[in-house]
Amino acid sequence: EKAEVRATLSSLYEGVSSSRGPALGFIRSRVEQMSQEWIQAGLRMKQQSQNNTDSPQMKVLLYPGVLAGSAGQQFGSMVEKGGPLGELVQWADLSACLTILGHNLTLITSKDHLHSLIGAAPGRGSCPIQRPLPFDLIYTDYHGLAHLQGAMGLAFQHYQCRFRILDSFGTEPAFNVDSYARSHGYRTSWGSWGLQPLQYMTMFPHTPDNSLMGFAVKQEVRTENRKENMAVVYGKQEYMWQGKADYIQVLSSELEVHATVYQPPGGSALLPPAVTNHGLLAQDHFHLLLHRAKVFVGLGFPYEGPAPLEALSLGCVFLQPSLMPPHSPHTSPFYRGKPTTRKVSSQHPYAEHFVGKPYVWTVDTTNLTAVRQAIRDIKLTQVKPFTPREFTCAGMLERLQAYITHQNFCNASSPTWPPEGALRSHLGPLGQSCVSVCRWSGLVCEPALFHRLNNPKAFARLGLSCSVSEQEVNHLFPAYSPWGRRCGLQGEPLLFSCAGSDPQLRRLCPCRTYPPGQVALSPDGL
Ligand code: U2F
Repeated sequence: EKAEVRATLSSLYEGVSSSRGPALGFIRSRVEQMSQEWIQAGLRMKQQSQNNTDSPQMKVLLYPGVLAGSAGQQFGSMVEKGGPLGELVQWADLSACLTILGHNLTLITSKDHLHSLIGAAPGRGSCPIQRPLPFDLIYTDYHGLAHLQGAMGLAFQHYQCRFRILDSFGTEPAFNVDSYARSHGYRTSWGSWGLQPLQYMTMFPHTPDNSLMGFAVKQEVRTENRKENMAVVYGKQEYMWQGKADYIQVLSSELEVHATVYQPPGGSALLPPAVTNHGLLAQDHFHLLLHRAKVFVGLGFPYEGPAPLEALSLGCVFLQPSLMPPHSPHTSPFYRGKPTTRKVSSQHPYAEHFVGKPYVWTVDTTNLTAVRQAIRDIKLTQVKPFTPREFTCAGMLERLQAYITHQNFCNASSPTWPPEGALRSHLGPLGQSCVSVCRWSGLVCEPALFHRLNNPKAFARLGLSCSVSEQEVNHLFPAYSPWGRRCGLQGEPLLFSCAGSDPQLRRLCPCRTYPPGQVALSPDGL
């Protein structure tokens, strides 16, 4: 059966009832608030594609492990107290998106439910009976992966090609292959599952080794947008404000400062006196506040959340701290143990690098003169509401449709999407990753094309003559070392990696173009 674009989200509401706790309540209300936009975007997609992008209807299990088990209780109880919501934003938008695309969804949030749906049936003695997996795709997260392994037993390995992992901050290939991670110092508490790196789906395009899942930002329909002389500070919990008094002081000398910091019952958050605190707001009220504001102001934490993009879509400028030296798993307690080598150069690197001025101002906030100057410049700057296409409903539908149609990790052979025609081979300079090599040329690294570069002919086409060619298990290969003209070929396809660099190596990089504002896709439907 073909998946048909739906013009209603009612089938999703049956499974997402607010009575199942605050987390599902948040998901439900977010989907409801954006339902018209999802439906309209779906209808437009249907008209444009004239039904020829139809893919088979998939049976999909959504299992946010973060909401299940004991961690789930804790996470849920924080929803209304200023705890992280970014993950729930993604689950809400993913479920809306797949429903509109016409797939058949089951969303569950308990381990027991998981066992009853996909657990091995109790067999005779100690030998459980494996059942065929009743789902074509399972979206889960790192917590959920461990639950799945517990529930499925031996079938886990067999079916792991059907898994998709929501992984906000990303997993680089070097951390993903257990034996390699162990012997090369990339072992972390999260990595080492040995999935295809593209099965990890991130909140922002961190490294193209993973697929961008993203989320969708509601588009403002009100036309008039008269901005008040007002800033909203980004930070839902009091601790995020610690050590920021001077920064807030400068801000409040230039603008009226508002906040949405959670206030415990009977208590109040301790904030500088000039700040008007509204308490944690429901999402629609938070958006109304941003609609009035001129600027949304980052304090440095939370890192890489959805709120700055919402602010841009409501016509705000986003002012945020640069992080010098950049934060990384080596230097920041928050990133410690995350399976990435990324260097995070500001609170929101996507806003900094993919959006930038005049919408996004990244400033050294310990330099108060620079802060004051930035605020004055921002006051003189007019911006229109802005959302990169990849973070609109239409952009997310288009991207997920492409993934569902083309990403197949169950065939052992090399990937076939995007096709070879999309390949733009680049030879990087010493010490650069393919992420930066491709970005430098206005392109993006495409890991699914690495296998086209992993042969002696590809080296020759890039003008390299090798005195030695060797195959090795090394996440930086294929690469060229000018000392001794050594050409290194990759011996383990799971280790093809856009991320990673070495001062001694020039990397061979599979780059491709992308349509404006949609980095995950090749142009022309390739
Ligand atoms: C990120 O999680 P956060 O929840 O801290 O991300 P935010 O950017 O603050 O926004 C999440 C949502 O909270 C909403 C807002 C966003 O959609 O509209 N909201 C609200 O409903 N009421 C308010 O008063 C203020 C905001 C990130 F997404 C996670 O992956 C990380 O774990 C976390 C820590 O870095 O940061």
